[in-house]
Amino acid sequence: MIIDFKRPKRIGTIEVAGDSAYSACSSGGCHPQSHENLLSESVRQKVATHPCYSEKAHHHFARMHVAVAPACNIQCRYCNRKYDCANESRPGVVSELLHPEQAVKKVLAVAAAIPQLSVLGIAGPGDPLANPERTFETFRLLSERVPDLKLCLSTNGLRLPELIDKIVQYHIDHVTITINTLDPDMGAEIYSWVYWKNRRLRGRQAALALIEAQQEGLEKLVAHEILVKVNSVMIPGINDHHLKEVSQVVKAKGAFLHNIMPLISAPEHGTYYGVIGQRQPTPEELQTLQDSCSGSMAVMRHCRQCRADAVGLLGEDRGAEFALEKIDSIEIDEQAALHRRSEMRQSLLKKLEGQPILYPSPTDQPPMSRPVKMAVATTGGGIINQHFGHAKEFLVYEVSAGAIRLLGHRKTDLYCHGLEACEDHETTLNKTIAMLSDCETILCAKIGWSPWNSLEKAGIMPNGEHTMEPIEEALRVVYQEMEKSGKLMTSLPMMRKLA
Ligand code: CLF
Ligand code: SF4
Repeated sequence: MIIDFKRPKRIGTIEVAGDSAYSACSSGGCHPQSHENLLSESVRQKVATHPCYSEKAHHHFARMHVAVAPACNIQCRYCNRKYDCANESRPGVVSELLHPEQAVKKVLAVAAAIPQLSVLGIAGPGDPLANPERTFETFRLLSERVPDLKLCLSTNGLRLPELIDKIVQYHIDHVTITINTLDPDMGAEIYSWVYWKNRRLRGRQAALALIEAQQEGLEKLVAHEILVKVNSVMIPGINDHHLKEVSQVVKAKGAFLHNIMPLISAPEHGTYYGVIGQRQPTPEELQTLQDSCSGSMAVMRHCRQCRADAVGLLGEDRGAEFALEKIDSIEIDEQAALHRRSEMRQSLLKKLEGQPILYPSPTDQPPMSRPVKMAVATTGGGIINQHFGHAKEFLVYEVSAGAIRLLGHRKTDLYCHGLEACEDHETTLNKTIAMLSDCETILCAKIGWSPWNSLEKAGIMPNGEHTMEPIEEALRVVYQEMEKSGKLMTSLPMMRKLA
């Protein structure tokens, strides 16, 4: 089947390789609500324990990255090599660069301490496929020592076509390609250079080489039934209006999931975009784009843009607990650890049985009742279990009479540092209030009087009545209570005006 998405002429029409992830969707334009129903059983099994590919799994299963890949073969204008790969990480130096043997040591220690660990990824700090010896040696060693862990790889895609056989050889079932554009002219604005066939290319020529390799790599991965997630960095004014087309094209080629991430361009990171003052998208802009793309394919909303050496559940970073110097002398019973992970996996899968894997997509139907945004403080496990003052992020859900959907997360500074008096309290609280200004309530395990009063005054009602309850059940109850008390009859701006 040939689909012409009016793409740039130099790329031409697109040969669709097939749609392996969804069992019966050949049109590339299926109704958003049907993504979940179209998942084949084999795909369902592959993603059920992957915290990035399944929204439900991300509350329960952990991933770890090993930072074995220092070099990169391209220069994205949102990346500074002193920091983690911005494709897959928030800026921050990698604490330790590892050799493959050191990576194995670290994985064994983490896998023994965190039985929820299900995925081992290589995502930088450079590009894994620009460091093929170190990357594939790590995968080789790990597939022998921890055969139960899923192997995952994140790449800019430049060397995917030539290294596809290695990916297949080591049973790497999940590959992420960062595709920011299909248009070489736009690509010339995003990439400073691409090192290709022993030459440093610039401008349109550089972007074209990268785009063609990404598209060929995607087709080859799909042909080998490897699940592909496409990451795109949303850069306002550069590629934001184009990412819907990217979504349609990669879906038509058989990608499983699209993860649209906001550009991070803090000036202190020293990236090109940071220095020239390129702005980041707002949460509203990001959500609008994600909603518009979710008509074509499943869209990820729970990405944490994690570090290239991240360890733990998404949203937590336990990497420091497993620094090489700390694990050097640890004795590990690998068989016992394997057994514990297997038991944990069975019990979590039982808990998640029957729950949808993908996000519900927004519908064209008007909502049955006024949707309300609610913020949740959680440390994982799918329950409300975090003190307001200890939260470094809040999950934001949209709740209506017929549906509950996760919209994403909002990062915040820690309100409570455990100090008696902290001058930063008020500034931090004001920042959190501004960040959650579109939410009407915030559910947490506990909250002090002072932040309670400030949040209430700002029109965000704190709620600590659902501690240790499952998130979605609690959200449903809170929504019903709002409905009974007539709060849903008035719009949010009107309610805040009346308050
Ligand atoms: Fe790591 Fe990426 Fe694999 Fe996940 S992360 S290599 S697919 S195991 Fe996940 Fe982190 Fe987002 Fe990446 S939350 S940055 S999407
Ligand atoms: Fe940086 Fe990753 Fe881009 Fe390479 S691919 S320049 S490491 S963001």
